[in-house]
Amino acid sequence: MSTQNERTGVAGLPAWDRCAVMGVVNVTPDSFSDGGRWFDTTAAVKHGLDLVAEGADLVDVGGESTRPGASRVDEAEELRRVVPVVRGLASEGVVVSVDTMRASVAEQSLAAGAALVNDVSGGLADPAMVPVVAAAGAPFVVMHWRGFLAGGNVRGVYEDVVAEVVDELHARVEAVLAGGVAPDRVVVDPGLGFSKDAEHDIALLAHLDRLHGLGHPLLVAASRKRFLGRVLAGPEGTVPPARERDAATAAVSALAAHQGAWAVRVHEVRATADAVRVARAVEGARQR
Ligand code: PMM
Repeated sequence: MSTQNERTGVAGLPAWDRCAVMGVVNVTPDSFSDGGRWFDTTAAVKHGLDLVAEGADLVDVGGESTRPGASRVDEAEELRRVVPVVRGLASEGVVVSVDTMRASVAEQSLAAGAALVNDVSGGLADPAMVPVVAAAGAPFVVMHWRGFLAGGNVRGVYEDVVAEVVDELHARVEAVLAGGVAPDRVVVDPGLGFSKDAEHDIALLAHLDRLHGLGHPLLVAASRKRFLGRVLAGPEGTVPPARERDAATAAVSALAAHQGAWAVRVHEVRATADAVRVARAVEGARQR
């Protein structure tokens, strides 16, 4: 494996010897692929524990849907959804990541035991986010983001999607580091599906090496996304619904792990847990 995509760990988190599996718990009534199913604290905690039993290394808890056109939940409601689930899972020894664009939710989740902050806006949506993460010394996922998706894909215009995503992520990482987050705690994520069409997502997956060039561990979150529906449907076919994209998701997990991703974020854990273990075995044989 080239040094460029050598997998490095994230300070403050366990060191996994393979691509980590991040299981998703969306505590929302409206998320695009599993909205409504885990919309109460007990059910959400149980679902998170089930994901760990299926092989998740960490669990990402979110209370706000980022689906195109979704309206924002208010802060009090997001806190009410997320913090008890984070506390419940952390108290069971689960490594919890909190998926939020709000500094207050990040701060209270960290106090409740979260180990990682996953912000799809990379700190852009809330100016207080980076200071909160820096003060807590928490690891931080910086995703490529061009703003809220208010219907359509007006921001998803690229001449060279890979170069632009790399450049924009680089600028964002610089800002996050300038804000006091330690370099060994920054994770980058291409933001598949965020202001991106299917061909953009696929181009990014084809060039993960360029994202590795940013010098930070890489998170790939392809699970059940629209581009997989497009790939599975072919040019004329019917797009399968989100829940029928799990085998395709596991295929992406294998590809991402093989290319040195630090972690993959998925709704259905079992197949991806197998995929990353197979990738690890192949990687081990190559190193011998
Ligand atoms: N996508 C979603 C939510 N959170 N977090 C990161 N880091 N990267 C992503 O691509 C991402 C995310 C939207 O998907 P969901 O509704 O299935 O959770």
